[in-house]
Amino acid sequence: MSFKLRVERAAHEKKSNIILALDPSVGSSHHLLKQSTRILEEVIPHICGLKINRQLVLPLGLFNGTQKILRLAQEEGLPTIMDCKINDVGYTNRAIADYYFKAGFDAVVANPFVGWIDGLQPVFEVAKSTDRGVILLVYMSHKGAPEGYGQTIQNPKTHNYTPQYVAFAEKALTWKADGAVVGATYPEKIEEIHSILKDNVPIFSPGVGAQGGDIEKAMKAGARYLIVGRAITLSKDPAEAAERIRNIAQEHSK
Ligand code: BMP
Repeated sequence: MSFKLRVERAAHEKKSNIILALDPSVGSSHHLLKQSTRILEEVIPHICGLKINRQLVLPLGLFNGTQKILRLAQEEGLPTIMDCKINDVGYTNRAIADYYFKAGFDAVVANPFVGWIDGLQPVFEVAKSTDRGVILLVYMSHKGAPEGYGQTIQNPKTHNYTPQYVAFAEKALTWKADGAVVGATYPEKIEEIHSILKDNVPIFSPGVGAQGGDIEKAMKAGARYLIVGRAITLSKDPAEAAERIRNIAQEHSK
């Protein structure tokens, strides 16, 4: 089963479209592993997936600490995403994706800016051959995102002018990506990108809570999944925070 279907099934079964961004604060690797495990165990009933970033893999190590967390997620039927934002030449990209898939991740995040040939093609090949997913960055959530994703570009083939994020959304369709990241801080961009992707490529939206994005606006605009970190991980009661965010998101899910 493809990653896209696996995460859809988890969302249906858990009645949740919240992906936990497990980005705990700094500390020793022993402390980080304990803290991450505790938070994940507490919020498992309220989430449909887990996203891990490099700030956790670096101190824990890929094949020891990180795998312990992945196993816990897998035992609970939660698909896992490595937020490695792959962004290099194809040979290197394939090796990076291979390591993450071998460690047990179900999907990787990649940057469409590097293009297809000798860029992301090898990542899609290794992912598709092992039923793993590739999620593309289409419009990021931070304040500087318009500087890159919002630029107007000239298509090298058609010579037409188009916003960068529209070109990236079209690549997500052509390349059959399993998801597109669009910041919840830009609901108007979610709406526009959703009108291109429709239900073919689900939108994964980070940025609610700590970055100022609004759950209701992001969901109404067409986000399929919300990626949520600090609003849950830094809460005094992560389970309560996850449940609250999940309920609001469910209420406004399209
Ligand atoms: P938080 O909810 O604490 O802001 O965390 C959001 C998570 O999503 C972080 O792991 C961040 O690296 C990631 N992210 C993001 O915030 N914006 C993007 O555009 C893409 C991301 O991957």
